[in-house]
Amino acid sequence: MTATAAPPTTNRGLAAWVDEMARMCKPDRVYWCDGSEDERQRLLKEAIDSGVLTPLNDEKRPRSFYSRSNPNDVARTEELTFVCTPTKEEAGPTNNWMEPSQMYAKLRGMFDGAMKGRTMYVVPYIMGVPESPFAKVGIELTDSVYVALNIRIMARMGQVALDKLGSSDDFNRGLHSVADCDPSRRYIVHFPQDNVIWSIGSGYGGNALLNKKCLALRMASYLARHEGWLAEHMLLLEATSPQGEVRYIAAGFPSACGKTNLAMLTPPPAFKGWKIRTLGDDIVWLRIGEDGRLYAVNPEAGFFGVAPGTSEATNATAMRMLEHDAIFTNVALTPDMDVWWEGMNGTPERLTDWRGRDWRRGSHEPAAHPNSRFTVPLENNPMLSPAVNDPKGVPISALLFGGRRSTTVPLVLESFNWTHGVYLAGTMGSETTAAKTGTVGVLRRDPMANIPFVGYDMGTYFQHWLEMGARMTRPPGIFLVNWFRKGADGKFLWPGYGENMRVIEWILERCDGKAAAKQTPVGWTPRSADLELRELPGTEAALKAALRVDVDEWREELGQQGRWLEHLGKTVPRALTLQHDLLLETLGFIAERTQHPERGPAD
Ligand code: GTP
Ligand code: SPV
Ligand code: MN
Repeated sequence: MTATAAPPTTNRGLAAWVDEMARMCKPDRVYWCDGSEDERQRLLKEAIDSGVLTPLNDEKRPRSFYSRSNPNDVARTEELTFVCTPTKEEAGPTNNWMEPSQMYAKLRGMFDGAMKGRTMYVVPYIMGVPESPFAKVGIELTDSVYVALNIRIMARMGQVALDKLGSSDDFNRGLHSVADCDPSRRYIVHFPQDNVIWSIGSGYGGNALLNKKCLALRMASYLARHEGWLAEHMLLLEATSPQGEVRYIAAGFPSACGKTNLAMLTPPPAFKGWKIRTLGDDIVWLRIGEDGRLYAVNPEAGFFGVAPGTSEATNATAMRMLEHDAIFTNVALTPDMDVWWEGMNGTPERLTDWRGRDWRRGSHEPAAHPNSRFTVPLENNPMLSPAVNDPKGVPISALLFGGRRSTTVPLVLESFNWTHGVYLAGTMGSETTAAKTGTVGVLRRDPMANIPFVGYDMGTYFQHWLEMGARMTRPPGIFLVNWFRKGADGKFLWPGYGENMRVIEWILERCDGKAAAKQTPVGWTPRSADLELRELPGTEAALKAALRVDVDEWREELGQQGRWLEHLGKTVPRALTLQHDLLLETLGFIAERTQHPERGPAD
């Protein structure tokens, strides 16, 4: 190993740990990131010289870069992600687990010499605004310059983090190596009791940017349970009404199910005077404030969003935000070195696809990978809320949960109370997407859109949610939404995107006790008359079908939910199993009435 400059820190614990990891991984060089502009230029040059990044057309897309990953490394690999708590019970039935000392031993063998011939970048970062007492410091050691450059966008990175840390030992120890990028030797492993994350064999976002899903969700959720707060897979938005009332909504949708789009919603013309501004699109930390309300912060500093489907029509704000200073991964390239993806606009004649192959219009394969992504700083968003840097966070009026459900779940469903809301969110199902490896379109239960990211036992997590509700004097309303219900023709019943504003307005009015609703056995829904429908595209019949609560579909759904709660086991709170039984019994009565109309109307 060549001589390495003395570490720019007097934190002896930190220096000793970096030294120990370097002795194991044996990089040629150790480089401490300071986060300066000068350093960014140097890292970019390194990335370009080594072929990791390609500059895009500087006139069309200033200061932006393109990256193409190994084709075997394009999404999170949940089957290779582990939570190694001291006991298996603590990790629970939804996490992969291995005894910690065995896992450390296995990974030490893999990390031994893994960085030979490479640079180990020491990447200090903060999740949260530096002034916040709740912000968390992490240090990621990585042999990927792509990772260092992306963390620089996604978190407050460099000297600012070392300054915040001072001489404290309270930092997350992250170790990452792309190694030989072999899917059979790929592990993303959390040791919550040690505040340690080791990840090997992947360079992909959620597997490799350890600040994001690993620290800000899995490790944070583990800590949050002990400290009385929540770490959630949610967007955060600010809605200002024409009267100037400002309200905040946090929404948990599974990966590639619409968080970025909702966070950047452009209201349709019928909603003149409304303004939606973004605070975050992926992660929120929720705490109870002194006034008994729920407060949210976005601990991230950037957006790592899905490219395909992003267009002027669906998300004009994102299109503005991607005009400059962006990194694109696995999208397609135009002949003049600009980016393109499915759904952007008219398809070009010729492209270079995400694998670097020549691509012609009419090809059956997508030119951009379905999980291709962009990375941009928060400041790129022209509709960024000024509240985004407030360390205290913003008070939440409503919590939304929603997945991709082609059947059963109505456009919007308001829970009866907190416990019922936790039940609906905890039993939520969603059809899988390209954001994780495996089959796409399979219905799976995804409690709070957080199944891949809760770093402990799921039943205990539900208990924690119930306790949080009990501690609030003004808990937010909990709503399920579903933009993805389909008609018999297989087409979406609801136009989605900007039109979702109609649902947001109803939700905010419900929170104020203003809008009317219909009670169904499983929650409150709007009747069509309760929604603002001026200039809504689509038919009245499609809207009715989108809003419908079908008793038979819900009996089937309740059956699946019951099996899900059983699968989660003994730690599921009794309040939720009772809630399940109550809903099932109620639906049973109604179904019986429907079958025997002579006994009176069911509706
Ligand atoms: P992660 O970054 O993976 O956590 O995902 P996300 O929840 O931020 O997903 P995103 O907003 O990027 O949405 C992904 C996909 O959903 C894109 O293909 C969008 O076009 C599509 N989508 C988003 N909103 C809507 C909607 O209202 N209706 C329909 N039909 N599709 C939508
Ligand atoms: C997700 O998969 O939910 C993402 C992308 O937001 S990643 O950061 O890779 O997890
Ligand atoms: Mn996500």
